[in-house]
Amino acid sequence: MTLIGTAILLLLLLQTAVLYAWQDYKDYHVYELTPRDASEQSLLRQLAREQPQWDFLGPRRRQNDSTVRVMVPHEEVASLVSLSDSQGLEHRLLIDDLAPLVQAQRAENLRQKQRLQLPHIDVLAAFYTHAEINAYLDSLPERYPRRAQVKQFGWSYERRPLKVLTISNGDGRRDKPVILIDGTVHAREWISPSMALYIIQQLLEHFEENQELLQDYDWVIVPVVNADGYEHTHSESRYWRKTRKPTTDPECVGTDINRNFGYEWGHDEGSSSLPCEDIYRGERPFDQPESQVLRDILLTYGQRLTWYLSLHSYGNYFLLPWGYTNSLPNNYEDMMAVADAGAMAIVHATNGIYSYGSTYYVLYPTSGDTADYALGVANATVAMTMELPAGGFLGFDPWVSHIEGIVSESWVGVRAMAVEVIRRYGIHR
Ligand code: 0X9
Ligand code: ZN
Repeated sequence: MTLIGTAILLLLLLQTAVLYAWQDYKDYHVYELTPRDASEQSLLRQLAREQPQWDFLGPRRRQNDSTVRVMVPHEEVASLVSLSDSQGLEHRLLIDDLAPLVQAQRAENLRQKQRLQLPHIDVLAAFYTHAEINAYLDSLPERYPRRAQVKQFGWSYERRPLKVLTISNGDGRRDKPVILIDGTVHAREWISPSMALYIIQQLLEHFEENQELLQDYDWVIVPVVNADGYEHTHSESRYWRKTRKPTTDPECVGTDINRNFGYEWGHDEGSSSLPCEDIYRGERPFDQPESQVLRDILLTYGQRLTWYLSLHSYGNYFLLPWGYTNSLPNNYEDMMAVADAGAMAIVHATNGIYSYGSTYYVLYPTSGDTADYALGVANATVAMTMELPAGGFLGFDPWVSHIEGIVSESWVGVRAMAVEVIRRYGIHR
């Protein structure tokens, strides 16, 4: 880059920093913790509960010996080290200052954006803001009048319009079963909206190759559910997870949409009543406007809702209900067969390994999540959360250059699962 180019970029960064109070993550440390037995596992769970300042990243496996990444501000480092030492918990320093890494990724994305002609989006070339994604969605019905339809279902807390795209094959049939996909329930999981956009591109722009997927099914896609949180990760705080609505605690903002849904809501095993925690469930089910909007979308299709897929990151999992209990749903075997089709397709294509099974067993208990609601209340035949692969420093932050590898591999899995859903459930359910 030329000297002038660099100067302009620096100025731009400075300007955004001043405008939005950009959190620079200066001196944030990232550790890897490895619990070796059940008691160290439960110590970790206790720490996650009791140390809201420590940010445990990504879903944690139940198995021992699987590492956990935790991000802490500088002033917490001493207590993390001494606590781990005193308990004999293995810890390893991965990053001693997150700031230059976050800045480098931000610069990479801004650089990429300068080359693009919005509202056209090149999914593989950059990460996009909620406004850019909405502008792109709005441009689709003009380009694909018979096959793309956009509807606004409501607003976020900060009054951002929440949009839904319906893709059909244009044959005019209105009663087809539906595959419903959402993204960005969690703000920092940036590969999730990219994946949603990639699916849209496959179905609209590569229609010929994917016609069979639209013959008897409509696809309904919500790329960004948590619009405020997502915007916050672009403008202020890259690793924000929750919504942006204030809570009962003046110190802490935001609720976890994936703990706010009204099916078996409120269990302490799997969600938190404490507003400062990352899995805060809210004061009541659906007290977040974004949860209400997603609920309304889920309930729109009634018996037509065949497959609900929620895109998250990270960890390579297909997670099935239930999250709230260790018992299994009646159609667990059927859902497992769908997950199996996805996992097999991916391993053949890229050697990528996915684990799958009930959330409660494979991962950890969750209460009030969207997949449990989709199965328990909204009549979905198959409900699933897909944890896309990790990238970058913390798992949530792949480099732009890694988008293509992740989304094209994941599409192989999503496509194979769609084929299996269509084969199993056909038009009549
Ligand atoms: O904890 C969560 O909300 C999800 N993991 S994440 O790291 N993306 O936050 C997992 C939720 C899985 N729940 C169901 N599939 N029921
Ligand atoms: Zn998530």
